[in-house]
Amino acid sequence: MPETKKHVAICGGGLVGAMMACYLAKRGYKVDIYEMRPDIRLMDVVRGRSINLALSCRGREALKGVGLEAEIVKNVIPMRARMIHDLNGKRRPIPYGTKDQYIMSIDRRNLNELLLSAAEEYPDVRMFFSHKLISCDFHKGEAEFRNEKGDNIRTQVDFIIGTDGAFSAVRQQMMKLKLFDYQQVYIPHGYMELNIPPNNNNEFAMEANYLHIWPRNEFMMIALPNLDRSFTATLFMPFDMFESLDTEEKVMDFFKEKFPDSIELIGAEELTKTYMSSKALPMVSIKCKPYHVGNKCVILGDAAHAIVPFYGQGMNCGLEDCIVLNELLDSYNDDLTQALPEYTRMRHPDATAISDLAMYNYIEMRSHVNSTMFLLRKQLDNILHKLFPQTWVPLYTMVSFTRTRYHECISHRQWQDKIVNRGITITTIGAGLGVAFGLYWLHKSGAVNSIGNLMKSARLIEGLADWLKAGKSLEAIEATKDRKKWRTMIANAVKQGT
Ligand code: FAD
Ligand code: EGU
Repeated sequence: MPETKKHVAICGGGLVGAMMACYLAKRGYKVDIYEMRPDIRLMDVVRGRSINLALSCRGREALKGVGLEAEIVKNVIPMRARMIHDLNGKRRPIPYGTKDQYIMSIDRRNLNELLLSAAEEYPDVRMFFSHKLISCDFHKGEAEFRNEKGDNIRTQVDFIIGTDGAFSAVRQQMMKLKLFDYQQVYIPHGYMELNIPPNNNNEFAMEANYLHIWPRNEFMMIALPNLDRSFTATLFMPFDMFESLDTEEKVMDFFKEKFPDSIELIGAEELTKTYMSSKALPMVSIKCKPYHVGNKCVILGDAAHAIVPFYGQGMNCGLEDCIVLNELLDSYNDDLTQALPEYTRMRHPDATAISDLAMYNYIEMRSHVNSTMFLLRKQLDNILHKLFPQTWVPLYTMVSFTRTRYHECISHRQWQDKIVNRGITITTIGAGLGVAFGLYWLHKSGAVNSIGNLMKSARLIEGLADWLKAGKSLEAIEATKDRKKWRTMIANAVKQGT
């Protein structure tokens, strides 16, 4: 740290702002946090976005860096698998991986409060609630806020940080600067949160340690567990569809048709009541560049890269931003003139990568998440991962359970797709030959003499597909004594593939 303490103004005391405050206070900076809302720690109800979030490796590592991991992990619910709900109410789990590969359901408000209190523990941190950023002058390092009384408050600092979310006022100021790139896209879907209360015995109404998913192509519902044994379900649906369900009856009919098992869980009355009294919220994807202005300002989190939530990475990525910036401040001895441009250079490709992955997943979920192909690919990935834990790491595993740079996750996946596609070609040819031989043999031996027999074989194949879908394949592979044979066979295929 140089002789004089650097003075920083953090605009936005959400998850990322409060986290960055901890990192900078730990470095010995003088930190002022300005937050538009009143202090959430003193509020009864906090309105706003999603109630709970999936916390995974990147967010967890960021918490570790400021010594908060242990504390946070006490107040989460591990989710070890997805639980897929089909139209008949049948549920099947697809594990995330090994025993220690799980994501965590965390309460947004609880996490935010804990981060704010942790920041406040440092001696040189001040907090200004009900202070909304109005404008800033990057040249002079000046920022202007309006408080609840309507007074304007000015400050001058060495460093301005914008962590004021997707509709960032700091970024809006940056947009006036030359060579600033900006792109925003609203997706046609909105989201609405619904509550699944504990059952009559005050227990979780569904299996607790899962991320519950109701994939229905164009519509989707997802539910994460809460500490109070309720779940928060989030319905994703196109806005025009939300609007077309304009009577209680239409809402009920829709749920009966698309999410029948959820009606009892939510409660028919509560369901229509919540639906009719709340508005679907929009989702926006925002890219911009650069993230910094000279040696005076940087934007982090959603302010820099709002992404659609279909990878559960928005917060995780924003918290990882804090690690990346902190490490660059280490490398450059707190010289912002060097650290900030390097931050943009490092982080932009990764933020773009996770933004694209999330958007791609949004498109994929709409088309075929519940189709056999999608599940088979998940199963195949899991099998190959079991066999080659080092080399074959599925995309979601790399994204959620490692800190592999997001842009590297994409290139790794492209490599895998190439091999899988070759594998499919080889298997198809092989299966084709097999079936041809089989039929020929059956014909020769007189076994296939009726349509009935053919139907039997067809049902056998169907059964096999069901069995694979049900997630039995992993156990089966583990039970095989021929794992070595499998390994060499696949290793050879991979060698040929590359
Ligand atoms: P925010 O949380 O938006 O915080 C910004 C703060 O700045 C707020 O406190 C706000 O009041 C304040 N502010 C705004 N303007 C001003 C101003 N002018 N002056 C002063 N203060 C201001 N991410 C995950 O990792 N996992 C998930 O499972 C997940 N699920 C999601 C589900 C949904 C439906 C949505 C919409 C998002 C989800 N996300 C998830 C993303 C996650 O919510 C965001 O990425 C995360 O909240 C970003 O944190 P932030 O601190 O950058 O911004
Ligand atoms: C969406 C909204 C399941 C919370 C992507 C998986 C999400 C979350 C998935 C939301 C999905 C989708 C992954 C995790 C997570 C899955 C993931 C998505 C948490 C590919 C509260 N997604 N989310 N993928 O694999 O990697 O379980 O709002 F439905 S956690 Cl869309 Cl790992």
